[in-house]
Amino acid sequence: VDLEALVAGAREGRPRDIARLVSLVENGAPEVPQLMRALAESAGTARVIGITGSPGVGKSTTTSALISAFRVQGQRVGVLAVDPSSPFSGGALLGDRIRMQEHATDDGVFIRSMASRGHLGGLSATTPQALRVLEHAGCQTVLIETVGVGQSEVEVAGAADTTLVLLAPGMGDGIQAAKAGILEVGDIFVVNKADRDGADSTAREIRAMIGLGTRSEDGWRPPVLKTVASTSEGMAELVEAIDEHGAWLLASGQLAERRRRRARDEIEAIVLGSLRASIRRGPGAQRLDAAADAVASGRSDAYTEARVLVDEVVTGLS
Ligand SMILES: Nc1nc2c(ncn2[C@@H]2O[C@H](COP(=O)(O)OP(=O)(O)O)[C@@H](O)[C@H]2O)c(=O)[nH]1
Ligand SMILES: [Mg+2]
Repeated sequence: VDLEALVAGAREGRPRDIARLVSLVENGAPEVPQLMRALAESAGTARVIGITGSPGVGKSTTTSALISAFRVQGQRVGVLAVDPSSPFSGGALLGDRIRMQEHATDDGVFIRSMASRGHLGGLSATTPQALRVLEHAGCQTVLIETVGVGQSEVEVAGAADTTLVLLAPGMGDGIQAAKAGILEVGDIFVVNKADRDGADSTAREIRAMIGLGTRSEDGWRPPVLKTVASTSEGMAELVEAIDEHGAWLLASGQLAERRRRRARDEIEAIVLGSLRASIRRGPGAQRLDAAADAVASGRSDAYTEARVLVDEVVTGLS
């Protein structure tokens, strides 16, 4: 891999080179540490918007409409569509591509579907790095779409500056949202498919739940908007709300705080990933086997063996 050429090409916004770099990141290639060193300066140059919600609620359609809005402003836009529900790229992503088709030939837009493979540490490990590639490529806004399946929306909220939680009328989405802890992570709530019955009551339900929550402590009261993503109705208001939240993040110091937390999560994921790799490969794996024998036969206990292993691995790493 000619990393230098790829980095230079991506800097020029060449889609092929950007795609190659994202692939390196996604596959956890050995070049990734060197790549991240080269891109370190680009950190924090894009506004990152997370979009989460149940399958079919209209995330991809909303993403497409937002791309259009930001393109009108002359921004370069990156999109990461992350599917944590399948270990490998699958059917759901095909729908995403179709929904965003109108931007396929726009070289100011880079769209990438990513499968978050569990063994690489999921969303938290690779998304910040893919994001850095897009920032390096000059994207001023990056949209991260992810299916709301429990842990993933909490993770995407960690990766984003502003998190949009999409709901649709009916389907008991509101109750579901409360259960999944989605109320805690939403900066802006969007009741999409407002052309259908029940949008007002869903919006009311969400407003009531936000009112009961503790979120207002940090000074931001999440707005609840209604949209029809398929006709772009309500998109101007959504963009406005995103801008307002962006201004609040800056003024309150929350932007710096969120980005610090994001960096902390990224480092933690890398540390845990390398610890895991160290005890699963090579001499580390043999040590783990020996420790397992000792514990299974009652000669030692798991805490003692774990402590010894961590000490050995950490010494080996330094
Ligand atoms: N009636 C209606 N349909 C919509 C709206 N937004 C999206 N859809 C449709 O809902 C389906 C799922 O949308 P999609 O964006 O793929 O949802 P995702 O799975 O959350 O990404 C598609 O057939 C869209 O055309 C809307 O506001 N109103
Ligand atoms: Mg989608």
